[in-house]
Amino acid sequence: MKTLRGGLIGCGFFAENQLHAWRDLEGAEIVALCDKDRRRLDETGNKFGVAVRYENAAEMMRAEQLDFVDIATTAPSHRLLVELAAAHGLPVICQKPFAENLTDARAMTTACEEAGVTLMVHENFRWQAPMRAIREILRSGEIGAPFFGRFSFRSAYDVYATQPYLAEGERFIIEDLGIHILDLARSMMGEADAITCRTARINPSIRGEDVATILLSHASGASSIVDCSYASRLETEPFPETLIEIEGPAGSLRLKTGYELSVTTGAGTTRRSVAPDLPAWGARPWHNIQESVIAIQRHWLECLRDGREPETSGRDNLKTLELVEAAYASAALGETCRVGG
Ligand code: NAD
Ligand code: 89Y
Repeated sequence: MKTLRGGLIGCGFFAENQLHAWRDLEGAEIVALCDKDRRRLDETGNKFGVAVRYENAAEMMRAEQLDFVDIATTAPSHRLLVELAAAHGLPVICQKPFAENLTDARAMTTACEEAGVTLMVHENFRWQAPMRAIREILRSGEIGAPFFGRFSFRSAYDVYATQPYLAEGERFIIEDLGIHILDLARSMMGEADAITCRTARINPSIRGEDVATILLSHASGASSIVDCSYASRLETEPFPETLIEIEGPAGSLRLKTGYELSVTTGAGTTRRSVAPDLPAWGARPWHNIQESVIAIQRHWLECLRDGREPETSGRDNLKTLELVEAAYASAALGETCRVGG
């Protein structure tokens, strides 16, 4: 089988995980790197043994024989880079947040569709080991169709140390982290048709909101709560675990701190660990996220091979972005906002 040749754009904090994961996976190799910051480009190139380096993405796409590009830059550059990939006929993975607004996201999705190139948003939280286990239980019908869900991410972990831009934007936790948790709620409860959100900034040294409490109404009639905080000092620091409660007519499930999953039905309660593996290159507590990067990149390769649309395609991610936008609108207006209509 042919090894696919990838070009990675953006050699920053998170790209290291993607580069490690590509090295773990058979069937793809990152043959070229791009970053407009020469120092980061060279440091990453030296660390991962990639000699072909560009400071300009258009030049890389023109000069190299690539099978796909992997965009690991922050959101402001995503539209330009995705449209560039589409113009070069290159299948493209784009990090979250896919775009800064829905207009850009729709234009990017259309550009890829018109160019006939596969587009996947790197929405990796769905691919975390505990989330894969929960989705399997829901698919099996063991607890029935959910009528209630809670998706909770509360922490005081210092994310600003490695991602300083998170302290600088007008928007923070919904756009950066809530986006993943809203995507999990969609993937487990089905699409939402209304959203109510309240936000707060507790940490005075950041610009955006670091707490968000969201109520979702789902088209199925179910309700769920998505609550996120980076201002919660807890007895045990759970970063980066998402805690989940889902209840259906035939039973319930609970994902608790420490990756313990319990399922209760009429037959009683079963408990098991759904802890992620620690990749050889990984480091706690990030291993949950790091392992999911391998899983989503594997999914990408399978989709390219089979000519399938990735689960978190641009089209799919528009629905997650709609929830993000509607959450901000609801918080600003103090009202419930309709979505998906
Ligand atoms: P970063 O600022 O550390 O790195 C981004 C890099 O992209 C920088 O080196 C910058 O010079 C480069 N860059 C920006 N525009 C460019 C362009 N037009 N051409 C070439 N290079 C360009 O950012 P980061 O912390 O690595 O985050 C990158 C993205 O990953 C963000 O969107 C962030 O939200 C996301 N992220 C995702 C997860 C996850 O679990 N999916 C976790 C953390 C971060
Ligand atoms: O950027 C965020 C993400 O996607 O996962 C966790 C994070 O690194 C900080 O909130």
